[in-house]
Amino acid sequence: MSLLEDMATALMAGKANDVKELVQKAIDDGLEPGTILTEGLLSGMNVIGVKFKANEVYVPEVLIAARAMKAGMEILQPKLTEAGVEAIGIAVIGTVKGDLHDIGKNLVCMMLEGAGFKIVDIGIDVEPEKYIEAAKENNAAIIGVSALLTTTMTNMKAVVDAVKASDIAGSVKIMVGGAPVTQAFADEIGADGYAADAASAADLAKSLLPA
Ligand code: B1M
Repeated sequence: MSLLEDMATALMAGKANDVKELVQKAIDDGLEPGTILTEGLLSGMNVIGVKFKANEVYVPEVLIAARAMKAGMEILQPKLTEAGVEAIGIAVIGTVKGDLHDIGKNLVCMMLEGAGFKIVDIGIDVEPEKYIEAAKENNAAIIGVSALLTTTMTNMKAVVDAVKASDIAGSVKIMVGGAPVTQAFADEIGADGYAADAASAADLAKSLLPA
């Protein structure tokens, strides 16, 4: 197996220390940072995403793989910055006002990061205005809103309405998700997209980027 294949395999197995060492070795061997990212780390994370969607791996495996991805990125990120490799897009993600659940939201952040996005995680219990401020500050292409309660999912509409009334309307897409949320609800409140799980969220976010 090649070094990059070994890296993808170690990432899928969640072996953070091995991933770190392999990333360092790839850098020392003179591989391009962008190649290390796409053919090593992202390639492993993509497989995890596909398996997660197919119920072949579950939340703990995804979290462990994402932690390994993060460990590799800590070493690779400075090289990517030096080489001018840019994220495919910036996504601001938070759990809606009144809602403190963040496990699913964190998983979505990790999968989007694994798909090549820069993530601005604005946390839990987020007011509509904070999504807009963060999107403006970071020039985000996507706002992601998570809700786990039937009592807080209704607050998602306030985020959609506030974005639509703001000066970033048209330049940012809004995606929603969380256990009680459905495609019908997303359509009803005027969101641009809905995803049922973290792997689908990464696919959706990519599809929402401007062509
Ligand atoms: Co809460 N809780 N909880 N809870 N909690 C639920 C959601 C509940 C279904 C439990 C139950 O009664 N059976 C219920 C909601 C009922 C309802 O509204 N219909 C509930 C309740 C009632 C409450 C409290 C009100 C309890 C109380 O205090 N009386 C309270 C509310 C607090 C608040 O938010 N204001 C509360 C509190 C908590 C804890 C703090 C104890 C804890 C949260 C810890 C944390 O998140 N840091 C907690 C937990 C852990 C749960 C359960 C057990 C697990 C949720 C979870 O993390 N799932 C949950 C019951 C259950 O689901 N079995 C429950 C795993 C996670 C990976 O899945 O979040 O669905 P999920 O995310 C998925 C997808 O939904 C999707 O991708 C993720 C990964 O595939 N997704 C997105 C999520 N966000 C997305 C965004 C996207 C796209 C996809 O785009 C932006």
